[in-house]
Amino acid sequence: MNKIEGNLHVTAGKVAIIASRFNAFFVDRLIEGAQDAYVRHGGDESKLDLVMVPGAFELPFALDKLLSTGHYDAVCCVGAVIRGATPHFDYVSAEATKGIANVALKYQKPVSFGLLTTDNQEQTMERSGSKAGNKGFEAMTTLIEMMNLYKVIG
Ligand code: INI
Repeated sequence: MNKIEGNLHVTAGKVAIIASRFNAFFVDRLIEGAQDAYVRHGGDESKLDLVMVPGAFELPFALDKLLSTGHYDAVCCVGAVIRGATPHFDYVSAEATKGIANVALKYQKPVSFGLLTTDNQEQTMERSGSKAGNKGFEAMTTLIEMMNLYKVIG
């Protein structure tokens, strides 16, 4: 059996993080986590861009625009949607999730999903650098593996 998988070493390529500003206290931790993962896996920070959008709803639009330029090899999306008293959470999180997946499939480029969809601030805190890890770090690590997998698959 031939096992095909991507390794976790950043080689050539231009990478972007797209981050939504809404719930910035948590999203800033996710950005730091993603940046940390990129550097710790051998990435050159001069090849890493950070693109900010207002909220998670805007993540797929900026992702589409970035990938359409052809300048980026892979994009890590991070953000935080926290459930409130209205159904707004469901619309924003569903559209962001679906939109990111659709754009990734459209361009066939590695895209990772570091969007927290949580019930409250405590859950968000746990996933942005405390007891449940840092989902930004995990999303960037996933992105690196997928970049390398795409290179192997061709
Ligand atoms: N955007 C978020 O990124 N997180 C949220 O929790 C959130 N809530 O709860 O409203 C949110 N709303 C803004 C939305 O993403 C858009 O920016 C806005 O609707 C303008 O298009």
